[in-house]
Amino acid sequence: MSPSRKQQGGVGVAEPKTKAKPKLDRPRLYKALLHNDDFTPMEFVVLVLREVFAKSDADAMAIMLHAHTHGMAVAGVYTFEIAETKVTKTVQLARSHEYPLQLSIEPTE
Ligand code: TYC
Repeated sequence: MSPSRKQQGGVGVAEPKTKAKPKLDRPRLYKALLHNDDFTPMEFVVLVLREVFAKSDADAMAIMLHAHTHGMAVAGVYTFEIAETKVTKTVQLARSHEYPLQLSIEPTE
């Protein structure tokens, strides 16, 4: 067998300094958080939870009531871009009705 190229005549073949990392990491996940306020109607919050966050009637009501009672609730958990899109859509819809509804995005553990 012939010697490897590395061993030939002093001219080495550059080897990568870092190993190629198999792309197996799951994407980070983010919570879309719904914040309570005193002005946005409960019905509107339920509507956006159903239409934007694809929640059932029962889940939308429970999430809205949690935010109403505790100050905030998790509307859903998504990859960053999906969370951002849903938050942006919801805020645009709320502003188009002149509701002050606020949402935010927070990484999960
Ligand atoms: N607190 C609002 C009201 O009494 C309803 C509401 C619930 C607003 C949840 C925002 O994230 C919210 N009309």
